[in-house]
Amino acid sequence: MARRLTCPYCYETFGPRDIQFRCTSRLSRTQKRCARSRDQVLADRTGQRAEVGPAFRADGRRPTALCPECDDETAYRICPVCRSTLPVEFGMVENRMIAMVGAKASGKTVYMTVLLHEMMNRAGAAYGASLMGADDATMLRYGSDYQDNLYRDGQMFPGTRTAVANDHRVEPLVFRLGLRRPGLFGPRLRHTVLSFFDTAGEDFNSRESVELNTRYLANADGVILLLDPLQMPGARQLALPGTALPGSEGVDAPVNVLGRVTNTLLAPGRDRSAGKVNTPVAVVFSKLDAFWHLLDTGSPLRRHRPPGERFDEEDSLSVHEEVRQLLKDWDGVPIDQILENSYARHRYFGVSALGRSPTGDARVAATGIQPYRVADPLLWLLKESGALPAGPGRGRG
Ligand SMILES: Nc1nc2c(ncn2[C@@H]2O[C@H](COP(=O)(O)OP(=O)(O)O)[C@@H](O)[C@H]2O)c(=O)[nH]1
Ligand SMILES: [Mg+2]
Ligand SMILES: [Zn+2]
Ligand SMILES: [Zn+2]
Repeated sequence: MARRLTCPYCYETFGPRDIQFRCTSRLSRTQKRCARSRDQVLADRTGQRAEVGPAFRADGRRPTALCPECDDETAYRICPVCRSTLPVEFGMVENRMIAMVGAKASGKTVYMTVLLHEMMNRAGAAYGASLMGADDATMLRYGSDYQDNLYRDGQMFPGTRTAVANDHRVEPLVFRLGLRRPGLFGPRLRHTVLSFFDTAGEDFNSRESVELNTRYLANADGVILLLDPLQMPGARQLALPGTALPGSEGVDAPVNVLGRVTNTLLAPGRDRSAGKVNTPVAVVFSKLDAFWHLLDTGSPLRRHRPPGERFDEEDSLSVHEEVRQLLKDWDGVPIDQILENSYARHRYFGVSALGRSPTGDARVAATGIQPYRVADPLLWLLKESGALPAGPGRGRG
């Protein structure tokens, strides 16, 4: 079967040959210049309204093409469906889509912001990894809409707009991750394109947006399912006094969110093995800071990940077991049953993006942002898909 590529912006699939090009609209060697104008397909699909050079078809397997109008060479390769400019080396390097789902106020936007910040800084350095925005729009949007809001202004986020309210768009953030891999002549940097999107939890309720989410989820290489223990009745009452509690009106219980995601992924024609969902799913419990006071000092959820460049399978499995035990105290056993019955590969994680509850007026606490284990789920997903070497103590999975 011909190799299929998935656009990191719209998650539609196409063959390498179908990649199109966009003219640079610079003065060409034949003294012509293609006019810039709004690309209506790009505007409708992505919301980008800037004036750009004309799109044209050529052999998408090549890195460059000559514009039929002005004869200038262009290296801007674009998605044939949404016409977004594809990342450098797209189709030549690995491409991994990470979908993030979770109910309203489960902490998706805060988590994504902190995770990416950590990967660009500390956690990235610990794994010999470097992360940067794959395109100008991502860099601008990550900087101004996410990072500045949380790290510079110390503010929480307004609710994520639903895809329906956003003209059926989800606008993923696309990054290039460089990872040092051992090679014949010493370590080599290998690039992987990572695409993250943050859905509004309600998107799984409305019929209209199910189709959109199905495409994103079904074409994802890994899913981060963020579940908020503060939205589980059995856990909410155990939270550290003073924790900012999410409203409970119109919020879906984590088990229902998991049920919807599972139905989507189990739909006919999806990637399954023996009737189970094959996509690796990192089941991440957020806001762990609200529960630390209940854990033994020896709990794996109170220590930090062991140092070293590899993903530590043994440490990860002990966290997995600890979360499974916690689920019993939180009345979360049905969650575990759904995962066991329907997923070939799933693992539990416990994280705290902020390290403690925000203040009553929705600001970062005075002690600052102290992330806990935020990179673990991403590193596991990368390991599952072979982008990251597995560490010592390989258990199952
Ligand atoms: N205690 C605690 N609360 C958090 C943490 N992350 C997020 N929150 C709270 O959860 C709220 C919703 O987070 P947000 O990321 O906007 O949720 P989203 O709707 O899933 O995108 C925030 O305003 C915070 O009050 C965390 O690490 N610890
Ligand atoms: Mg949000
Ligand atoms: Zn041209
Ligand atoms: Zn696209």
